[in-house]
Amino acid sequence: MKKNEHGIRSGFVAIVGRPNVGKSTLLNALIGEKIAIATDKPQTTRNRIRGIYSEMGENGGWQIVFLDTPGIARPRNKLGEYMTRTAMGTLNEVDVILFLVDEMYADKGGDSFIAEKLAHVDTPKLLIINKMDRMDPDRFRHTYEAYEKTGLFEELIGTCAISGGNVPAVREALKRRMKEGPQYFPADMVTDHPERFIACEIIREKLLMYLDDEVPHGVAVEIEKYEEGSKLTGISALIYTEKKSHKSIIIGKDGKKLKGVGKSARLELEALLGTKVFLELWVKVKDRWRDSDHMLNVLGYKE
Ligand SMILES: Nc1nc2c(ncn2[C@@H]2O[C@H](COP(=O)(O)OP(=O)(O)OP(=O)(O)O)[C@@H](O)[C@H]2O)c(=O)[nH]1
Ligand SMILES: [Mg+2]
Repeated sequence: MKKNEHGIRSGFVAIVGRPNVGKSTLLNALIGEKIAIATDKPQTTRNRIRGIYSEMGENGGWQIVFLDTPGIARPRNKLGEYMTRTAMGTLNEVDVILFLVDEMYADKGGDSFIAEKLAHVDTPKLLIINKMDRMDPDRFRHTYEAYEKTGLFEELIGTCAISGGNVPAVREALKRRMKEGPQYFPADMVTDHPERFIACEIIREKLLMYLDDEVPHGVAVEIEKYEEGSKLTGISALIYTEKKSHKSIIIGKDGKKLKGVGKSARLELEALLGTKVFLELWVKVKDRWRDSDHMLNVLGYKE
C-alpha cells in the first residue's frame, strides 16, 4: 500500500469568470509555478488548463486539481462558442467553484450573467475579488457586500493574484473543503499537459504580448515539428492569422516583431526544458479560421 493512500483529501476546483479578471494569474499563484499563460489581452486562455497543487506530509495531505477556464463572454465565432462551452461545462464536474471578479465588476454585465448561471449549479462556490491593489476600501466593500447579498457564496475572499496577496487564504479555504479521496497525480507533478502544448501556449503568449488591439484574437499557433534531444529541442511552429494585413503586423518591419516574439519564446522555453531551443516560426493567413470546424480541430480547440 502506498504510504499516503490514507488521509489524502483531494478534489477538483474550477476557476471561472469574465475574460481578463486574473484567473490564470491566480492559478499560477495557487500552484506557485507558471502553468497557464496570462496577458493583459482578454480571452488569453482558450482551453481548460489543469494545474495540480499537492501538499503531502507523513500522515496524508492534500491534492487540489485546478481547472483554469477561458473567460466567459458572448461568443462571436465558433472558437468563442468552444471557449464558453469549455468554461460552462466545467461547472458541474468539480467539487468547488472559484468565481473571480475584479475592480470592474459593477461596470461589466458579464459578471451578473455568470452569477445567474452559477445560481443554477449546486457545487459550493467561493467568490474571489481579485486585483485588490486597484481598489480603494470603499469599492472593495461595495463589491463584497453586493455579492454577499446574493447568498450564492460560502466565502468571499479578496486577493491580489499578481503579487500573491492573500492567495494562501484561498488555498486554506479550499483545503477545508476537500474530502477524503484518491491522490490523482504524483505529488511533484504541477500539470499534466505535455511540453508540446506548453510550448505552443508560450509562443502564443509572446505573440499576444507583442501585438496590439484586435490582432491577437485572430492568432493561433500550431506546432509542426517538435524534436526533443538531450541538449537541443527543435521546434517549428505555424502562426495562423485571419488577415494579410495582420500577417505583416506580426512579422513587422524587417521581420523585427517576429524575431522579438521568437527570442522571448525561445528564452522561456530553454529555461523550461533545460535544453537549448532551436525555434522556427512561420506566419500563415487562414481566412476565418475561427469559424472553421476543421481548423479548430487541427488547433486542438475541440472537446
Ligand atoms: N493589478 C493587478 N493585475 C492583475 C492581478 N491579477 C492579474 N492581473 C493582470 O490582469 C491581466 C489578466 O490576467 P489573466 O490571468 O490573463 O486573466 P484571465 O482571467 O486568465 O484572462 P482570460 O484568460 O483572457 O480569461 C494580466 O495583465 C495580469 O497581470 C492583480 O491582482 N492585480
Ligand atoms: Mg486566462
